[in-house]
Amino acid sequence: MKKFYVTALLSLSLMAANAQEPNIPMFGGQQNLDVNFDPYVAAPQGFDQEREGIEHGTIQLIEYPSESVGTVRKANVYLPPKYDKNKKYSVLYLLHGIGGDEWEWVKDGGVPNIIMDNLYADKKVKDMIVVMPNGRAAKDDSRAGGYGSAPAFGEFDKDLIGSLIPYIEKNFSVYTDKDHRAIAGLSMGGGQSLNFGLGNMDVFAYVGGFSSAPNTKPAAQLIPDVEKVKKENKLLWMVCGGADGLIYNSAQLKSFCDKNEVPCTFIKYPEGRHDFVVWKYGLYNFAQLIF
Ligand code: FER
Repeated sequence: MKKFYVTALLSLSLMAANAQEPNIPMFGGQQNLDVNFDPYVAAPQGFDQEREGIEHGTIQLIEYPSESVGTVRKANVYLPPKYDKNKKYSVLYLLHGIGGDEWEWVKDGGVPNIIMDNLYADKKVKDMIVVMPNGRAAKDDSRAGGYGSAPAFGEFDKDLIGSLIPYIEKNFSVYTDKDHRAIAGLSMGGGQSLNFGLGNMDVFAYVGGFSSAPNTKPAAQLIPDVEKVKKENKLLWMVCGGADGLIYNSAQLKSFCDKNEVPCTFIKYPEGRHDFVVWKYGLYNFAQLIF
């Protein structure tokens, strides 16, 4: 029988709200994860460094009316180099953590534009735009909400599917079917991606969770129908730091998938903590596997 040990202490130590993502430690020896990890292959040097002599994409802040929240909400959109309205693009929805907002990936060390520019230059990704919303679906969606805003993260699927996706599809030159839509995120955003992605397989064919938080549903709830996920999901991909106390959230899903022969990748980033070292690696790899 597989055993997972995660202390209540860990959650308690995280209750202090913080504008940055909390740095979540592993308490030595308290986790015994009996999980088959997929091989870790380091990202190449410079994957997250601005490179000279290549073309660059742009990031623009958009505002959209949210029916479920009842406010005008913000998101950042990365458009690749030479974005061309005569072409059609796939869409990656890229979500932030409990301490973040629509700026976290861009301003707090995720460098998604640099990672994507480099991948484009090397022809390692399909044509896609990257939408970075505010996943705290509340009238006050500021970072000040801290852990108290966890319920608002759980409500974001209504805004995402009901308002943001239709807005993106009306205002950008993108495909509108599930095979051209992916969802991934870090920590709370990783849990949202697993919950919303697997819960709406008619909307998202590709799902990624980076260091997913305790908002991740238990595997049996995420995958109530094993045959359906095998048929409809095209990618279920996870990464978590080996020194991240939240690794259990991903491990329980990976373990369920292995038992039920559901294709699922789970990489343990060696010594990785709860930070952008792991999340940049996540974006770099996930982006190459979608569409
Ligand atoms: C928790 C620990 C971590 C939790 C959320 C997090 C809602 C989220 C961390 C992050 O997004 O970085 O117990 O409960």
